[in-house]
Amino acid sequence: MNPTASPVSLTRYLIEEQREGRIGPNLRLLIEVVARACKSISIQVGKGALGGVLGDAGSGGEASINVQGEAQKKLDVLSNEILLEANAWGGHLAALASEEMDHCVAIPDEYPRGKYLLLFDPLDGSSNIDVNISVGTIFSVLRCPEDVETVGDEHFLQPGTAQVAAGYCTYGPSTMLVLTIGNGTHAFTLDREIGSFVMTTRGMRIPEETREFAVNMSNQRFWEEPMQQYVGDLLAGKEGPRGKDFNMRWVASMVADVHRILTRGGIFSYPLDSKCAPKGGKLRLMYEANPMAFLVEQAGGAASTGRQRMLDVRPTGLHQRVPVFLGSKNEVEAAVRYHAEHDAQARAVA
Ligand code: AHM
Ligand code: MG
Repeated sequence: MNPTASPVSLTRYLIEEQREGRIGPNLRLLIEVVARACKSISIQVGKGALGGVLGDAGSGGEASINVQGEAQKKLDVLSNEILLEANAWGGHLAALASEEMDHCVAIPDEYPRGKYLLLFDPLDGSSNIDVNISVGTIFSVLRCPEDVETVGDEHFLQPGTAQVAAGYCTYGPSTMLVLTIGNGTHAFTLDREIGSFVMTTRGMRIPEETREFAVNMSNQRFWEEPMQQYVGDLLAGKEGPRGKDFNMRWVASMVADVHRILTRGGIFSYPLDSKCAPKGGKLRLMYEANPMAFLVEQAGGAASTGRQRMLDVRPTGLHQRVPVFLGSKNEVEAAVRYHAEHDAQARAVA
């Protein structure tokens, strides 16, 4: 058997990247550990009602509420614990931060401390769990600044351009890990029989043009003016200024929506609206927008807040929220143009 023709497992891919000098052994270990944790989460998610893992977390009829003010699902809590436990003892991390926890957690003193910081949304789209729709884990890896004695939230506040790796795992009809270490975006499918992630797409590419958009249309009346105009023109189709008909998809699981876009193109957006404006947006910069932006850019797409490249945003808080536009390059640029033109007109009038 010719070994070079055999399937490329995640392990083999990472070893080859290490040989090429693109990652070191600690980052390789970190990614392997996150992938292993995702396999455990996949097993729990897959059990569904049989595993007794559906429904809200909490006891005595009281729902448990996370730092975001949202009711936690049992699987949110379980996935968070799986990721925390898996990453505590390997010696590759200095600290972890999760969408489900108020502050970062330093690696316990009993274990060696590594030089990376890991951020994750343990189970994104968890409102979909109970109805058996795809959910996913999103993660982002940063370097811990040097000479830090005690790691705190402030050390995580680095722009998306500083990410050394990012990815997500989608728990759908198949479990897939999509990863970037800054050298393209690659997809691995879990072979459940051998328990290993196998590369199924090397170098995902998002088509620059699209006819598909993803947005929660029920928020339309709460959007800002440029977003109203942009989507209004998409809906006008062939007869409108865009001159083509658009299709719409909205899973309400960011991982599933972004996976579709990485696979066949499209634009995903969770814009600013008057409901989420006081918080800065709906989606979290550090756990959702930045890792997805890194993956999308590495696949030839674009990601923006509507007014700034996502990866250039200077974070001010661990749980900061931002408006999000990402996907096919030309379409993201079109959405950004609507914002720029609107803002320029507003400045001219003022
Ligand atoms: P979560 O992290 O609490 O699951 O929230 C994020 C999710 C995204 O996956 C998805 O794109 C969005 O929230 C859906 O929002 P909506 O329910 O407004 O459609
Ligand atoms: Mg989330």
